[in-house]
Amino acid sequence: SLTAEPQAETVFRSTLPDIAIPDHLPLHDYVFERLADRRDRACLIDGATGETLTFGDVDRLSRRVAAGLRASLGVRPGGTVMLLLPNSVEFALAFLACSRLGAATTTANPLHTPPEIAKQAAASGATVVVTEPAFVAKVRGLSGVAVVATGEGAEGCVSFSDLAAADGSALPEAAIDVANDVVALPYSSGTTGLPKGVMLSHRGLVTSVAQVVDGDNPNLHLREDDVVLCVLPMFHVYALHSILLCGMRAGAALVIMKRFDTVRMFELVERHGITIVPLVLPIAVEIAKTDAIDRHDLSSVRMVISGAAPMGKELQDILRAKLPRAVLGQGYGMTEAGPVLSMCMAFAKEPSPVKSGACGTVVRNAELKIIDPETGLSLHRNQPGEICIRGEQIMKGYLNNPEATAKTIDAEGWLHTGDIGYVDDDDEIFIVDRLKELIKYKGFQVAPAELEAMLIAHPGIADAAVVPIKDDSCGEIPVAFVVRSDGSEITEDEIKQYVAKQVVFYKRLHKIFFVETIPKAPSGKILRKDLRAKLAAC
Ligand code: 4UU
Repeated sequence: SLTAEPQAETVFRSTLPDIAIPDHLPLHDYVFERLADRRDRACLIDGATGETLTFGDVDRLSRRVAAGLRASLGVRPGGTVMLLLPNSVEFALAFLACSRLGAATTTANPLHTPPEIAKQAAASGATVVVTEPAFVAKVRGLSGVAVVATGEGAEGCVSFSDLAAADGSALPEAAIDVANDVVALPYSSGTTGLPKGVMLSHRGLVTSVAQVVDGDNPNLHLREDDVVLCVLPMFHVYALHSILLCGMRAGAALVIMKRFDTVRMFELVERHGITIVPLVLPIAVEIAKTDAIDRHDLSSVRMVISGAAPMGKELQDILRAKLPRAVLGQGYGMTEAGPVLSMCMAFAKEPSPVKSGACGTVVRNAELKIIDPETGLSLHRNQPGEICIRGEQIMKGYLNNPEATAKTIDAEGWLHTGDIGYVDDDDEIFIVDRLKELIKYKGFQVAPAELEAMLIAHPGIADAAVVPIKDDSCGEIPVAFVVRSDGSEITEDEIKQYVAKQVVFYKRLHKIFFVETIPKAPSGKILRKDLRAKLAAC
């Protein structure tokens, strides 16, 4: 017959049973659901000052900030507020305040350059930016945007403490459509192109948090007596989700660190009895190579979570030896995936053993498949292919960009990650390569298309391609292949400077290779694999 039976797909699921996940609660009500039992427990601890806010304080202050944003700055349901803040209590309060208002928060690295900030502010439709006095100058020029500054001494800005003095009891309950209203709008370039606004709904984020910390046997077992280190930036989805939201939902306390410093971090672990340490590769590398670790008592640490970039078996083994009391494992996330796809099963309440180098098992209430990127057919265990995920937690789509959304989420609801990996016999996921063009420097996203557009805009440059090279402590670093335009004598240093002036530190180019042509497919697509192979060979 010509109508062959459609082949059954191989779909992987968690080894844990599905759980009931609230589908009616806005994000703030979900994280504060057990507020009555924990009002007086520590919630946010400022690492620098030791100042502590209880869950009751955070509830009350986030209501006040919401009332202030509404009354003084007109933030309404459907509005967007940009947070341009380093890790701080104010970040958490402003995020929760926006959730209460039915407004979305778009987050950015405060070290971004003014043009990078302006682009995101305009694209996201933000009407308010919350920042620190040190960064106010970067946002002064934004038209139609009110600036809120934390701390003191920022002229011409609304002061955050004034917002927090508003009458929270006067705050009207916002009518939130949990399935459709966006609560977080992080920017990500996804599998291709420029950074885009990723629409995460209340229900999406509630689902993603529940998938890891809820149920009788949570995959990521955070307890009320846990103290979680928050040194990863809250503006990135890893910390926003897995530290701030998961920590609050579980009733744990967070120790907020503004800037990473190895010894400072060890001191905070000792002072506060930190039990959970989420980190990224460069922090793991620092811990692995410092002797200072021997002068500190880190025995309180029971769990070390790594994510956002691959961590090799060797490094994982060194860390294990340095922190013998801690369980070490990985989470695998992607902004568009809501963000968590898989989590180490050794972090579960009833843990199961895991292998070094694995990045977890697919979360509950979700489906994962591995497809052949050429044919789209699903693959069996141990066969590497593109990782796809489906479930209530994935993004609604990219803001104002249905074409990019349709390229990422297919008609059956599968989100295509652009990561190449396989599922082994024990349901553990191993990532082995990346199909997408994304470069990850210290876990931060670098979109080649953004740098290529910048390079080609230079009159001395005719064509360009940006690709990663592997690096032991940064993961990957961006380098460029450049074709000079006729008569141009532009140098490597001039190109590096030209880019560095326009971008945040992690997007800087570390090396320029001058070439005659950029290899391209007939479609015009850059053959990045060829360029990566060329680099690997030299
Ligand atoms: C190899 O990096 C993130 C989110 C990370 C995250 C979130 C919650 C980790 C643990 C957690 O609990 O998001 P993005 O959008 O910045 O980058 C996504 C990409 C992935 O597609 C993959 O290529 O970052 C890479 N990546 C990893 N690679 C993320 N985690 C891992 C990992 N191993 N563990």
